Amino acid sequence: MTSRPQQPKDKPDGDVATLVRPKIKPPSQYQVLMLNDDYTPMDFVVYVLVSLYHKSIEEAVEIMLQVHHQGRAICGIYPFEIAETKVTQTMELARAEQYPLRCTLEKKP
Ligand code: TYC
Repeated sequence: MTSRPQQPKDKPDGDVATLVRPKIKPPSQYQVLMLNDDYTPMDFVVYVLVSLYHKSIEEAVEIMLQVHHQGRAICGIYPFEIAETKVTQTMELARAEQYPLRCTLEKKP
């Protein structure tokens, strides 16, 4: 994407030497973290990681085991609104099966 150079207010239009390009920051990224619990079946967590986070079975098993052993793991990194949607969709799938699976999002450092 390109941005139109901004004219400084005190300079006349078309004074090419004094054009200022506004600094455009890339959007912040957010990590979706899955949290462990004692009740959600492992195969359901793998299913969620494959279907919502587009992981391969092998990656999904690895992430699920990381959560199981360490309490949490990153399942994906997205712009805020997508991360928020992933969290909601994960909770909805779990809730439909009455599993207590939880996930959360954190701004990527
Ligand atoms: N600890 C769960 C069990 O033993 C498995 C599990 C893994 C649950 C990852 C949640 O995010 C999770 N059935």
